[in-house]
Amino acid sequence: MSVERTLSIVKPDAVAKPGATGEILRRFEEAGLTIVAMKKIHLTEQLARGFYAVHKERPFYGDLVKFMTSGPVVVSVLEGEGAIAKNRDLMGPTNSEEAPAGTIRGDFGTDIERNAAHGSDAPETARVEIAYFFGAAEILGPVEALA
Ligand code: FUP
Repeated sequence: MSVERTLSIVKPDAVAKPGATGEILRRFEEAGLTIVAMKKIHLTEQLARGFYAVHKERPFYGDLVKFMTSGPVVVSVLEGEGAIAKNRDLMGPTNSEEAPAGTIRGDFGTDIERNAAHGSDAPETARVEIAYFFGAAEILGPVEALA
């Protein structure tokens, strides 16, 4: 395993639940992941459409965009050994109805759409998704990198 970075989104359903954002971030840190960038934003329709562009032909796309723009989200970059798989393990399966208790999607989501969290699925998508939300200077790194 190597040190990776992955993009995490705490989705509007979870952000709306008092205490859930903090608990989800706590789980990331407990698993050894470091938050190297973070912001709370309300996605515009354009941002949400672009983020999920790969799904634009799918029947659920319109509803997904509506959900993702229904309230603020917390977007972060997580860094650590095997961060991509670690984050996906913590989240559990895509469908919250199938996600076991103890996983983020099992504990804070409702169904396949309202599933509490997003995590990149591979190194290349992680790179693209991180760059979609954060400029290089917004991500914690060696001070020399900013000089
Ligand atoms: P994941 O990688 O686990 O986020 O899942 P996918 O890439 O398969 O799906 C992306 C998002 O589309 C999921 F977070 C939820 C949403 N989705 C639906 O809303 N309905 C579906 O039938 C399938 C996926």
